[in-house]
Amino acid sequence: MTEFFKGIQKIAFEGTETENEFAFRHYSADEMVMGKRMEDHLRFAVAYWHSFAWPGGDPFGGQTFQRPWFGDTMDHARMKADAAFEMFDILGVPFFCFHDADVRPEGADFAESARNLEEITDYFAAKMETSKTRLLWGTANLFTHRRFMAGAATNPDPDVFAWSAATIKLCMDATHKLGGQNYVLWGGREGYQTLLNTDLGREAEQAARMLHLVVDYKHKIGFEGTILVEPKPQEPSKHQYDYDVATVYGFLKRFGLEDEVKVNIEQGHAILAGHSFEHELALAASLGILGSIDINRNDYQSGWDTDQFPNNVPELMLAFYEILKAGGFSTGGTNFDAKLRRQSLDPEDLILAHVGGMDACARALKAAAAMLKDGKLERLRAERYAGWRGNRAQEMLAGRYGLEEIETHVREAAINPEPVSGRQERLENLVNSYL
Ligand code: XLS
Ligand code: NI
Ligand code: NI
Repeated sequence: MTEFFKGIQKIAFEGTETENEFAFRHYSADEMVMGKRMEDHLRFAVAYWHSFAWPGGDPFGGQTFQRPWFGDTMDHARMKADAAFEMFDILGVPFFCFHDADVRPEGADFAESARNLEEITDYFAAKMETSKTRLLWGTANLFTHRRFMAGAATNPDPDVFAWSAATIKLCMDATHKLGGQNYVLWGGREGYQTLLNTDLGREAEQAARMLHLVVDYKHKIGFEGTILVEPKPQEPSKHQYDYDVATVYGFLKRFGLEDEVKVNIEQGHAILAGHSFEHELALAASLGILGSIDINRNDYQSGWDTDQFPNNVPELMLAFYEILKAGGFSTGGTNFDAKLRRQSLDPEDLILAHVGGMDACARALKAAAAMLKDGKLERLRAERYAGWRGNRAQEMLAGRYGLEEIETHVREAAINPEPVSGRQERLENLVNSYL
């Protein structure tokens, strides 16, 4: 046991009556929900970057957290891994996620960084022999170092493209070796600060080349996980190319990648794009590209990606409803892309933030499952489109009639549609009845 989490016991399910802060009230890994264990529905993952690498800074001040593993040696990296795997065990989470930069110190050159990553990968592999925690996804940090300030794949300098491609290869190798179930690409600097210096047509070609390289390499090494692109509309770039689900799908279609790549949808990014989370999930599901989720929440007043831990059950319920309706996760899961507030200094804060998030999601999942099982909402939704079941309507949708024939029909049948209620408030009341 590390000193850091000393005295904190493994978190157990105790139900809603418990007064123990260090217990789950709703998350019960083995409880069956719609024929599947809760753990297998939710597939929680801890994000290494927020929980173990983030120092607590903001634009006005630096580090607030003091963690014994902060430092840039391999010893620090191993100490960090010891603490991380201990927390995975305390929480009983089935998965974790990481970037190369979260887990290994940056080397003096590419080769040294590569060696550091390999060493830590082996260290993880050894830990995973006794830990139950698996790798949900790995990814490359192609946004923090100054070399990436003008983009990775979309950089005007081909050497940065090459460096990025080589780094992705290393991260895919590490992910593959650790049995990762997905590989994520979030284009932190793939966008622009000003159009005045940007050729966006060219940059799209570069981004597509990189994604094709990733897909080709995946097949070459026999990686069976899913390649996921994570949309975000802005921050850190003023405009990011992978704006939202619709934009990413258009990009994938344009470059013939729609059967190879899915999306990792983040709650806070959906909000930044001016959507609701459930909108992004429903759209991805309807396009067949729903992969995985990054769960968190934004402060609705600030307009930033504040990455807070999720705690809004009614919102989460609508999200898990879409996920359940789409058949649930296959390789994807629920990654806590969420960080403590910078005043939350204690190890207990880190543990309880995850406990609260897991409980909020579990409660939402149960409510969503009840609503889906009941079927009332889906029946009402289907009823709204009932007219389309008619023969003529189906033929019209199939393209049997041109505008002239439709006009003739409207005249001959003396069509005169009457508006019907959308029943929004009644549906909202119905949703609340499951919470
Ligand atoms: C940042 C992103 C990032 C990705 C992984 O806003 O959410 O954390 O999930 O690179
Ligand atoms: Ni994310
Ligand atoms: Ni984010």
